[in-house]
Amino acid sequence: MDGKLYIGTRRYSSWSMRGWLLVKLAGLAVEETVIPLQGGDTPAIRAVSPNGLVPYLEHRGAKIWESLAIAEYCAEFQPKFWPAERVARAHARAISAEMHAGFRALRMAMPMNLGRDFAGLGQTPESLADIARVDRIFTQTMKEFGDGGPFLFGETFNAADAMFAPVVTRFLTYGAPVSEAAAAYCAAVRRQELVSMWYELAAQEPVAWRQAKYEDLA
Ligand SMILES: N[C@@H](CCC(=O)N[C@@H](CS)C(=O)NCC(=O)O)C(=O)O
Repeated sequence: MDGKLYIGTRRYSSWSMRGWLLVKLAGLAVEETVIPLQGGDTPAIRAVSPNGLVPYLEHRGAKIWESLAIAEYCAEFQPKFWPAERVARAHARAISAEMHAGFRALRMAMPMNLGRDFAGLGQTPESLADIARVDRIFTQTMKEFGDGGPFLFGETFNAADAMFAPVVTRFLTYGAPVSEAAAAYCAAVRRQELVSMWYELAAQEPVAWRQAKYEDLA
């Protein structure tokens, strides 16, 4: 093993899902440590991670926190991480940065929960505006760069898809109102091998790790 990846409860930790997908796509051989989230400010996370958050990656002497920084680090190992063509690559980085910096209303109103059906919950004017913007990102990116799909930039599930995968899970859990093209993209992401594996591992987590904060939304 070349290092360690610290992640939080798979059922809830959207940022961990990004970090894990990115590390897997890059093929880094790291030991995975899952730290059960305590609903914020988890002491065991603070004890290992410089910013007190997961995902946190240590790899061959490099220490990397923040999922977008992890994406750029992983890109050094995997040529297909970002699109090969300059304009497409710039777009992939722009939408990934927008994801990393934004959509707070959506994240607050619809916390990730991979084990529940919260259809119809969490729809506020602000979260619906975020959903509409993400829908436009999906449809416009696929139209301009998708080359027939099924992913944002065509056949390969890349770093931008990984950055948006947890949003896709929210759209599925909460039955978010999205366009037909966005719904088809969400279905393709859900079927993707690594995404499916993450769901399966989340389903195996101990029930004792569940947090009322993320379960009692109804
Ligand atoms: N901007 C950070 C966000 C990371 C983040 O907020 N992670 C959450 C879990 S999804 C966390 O570690 N929370 C601390 C806790 O719950 O104790 C990133 O991109 O990695």
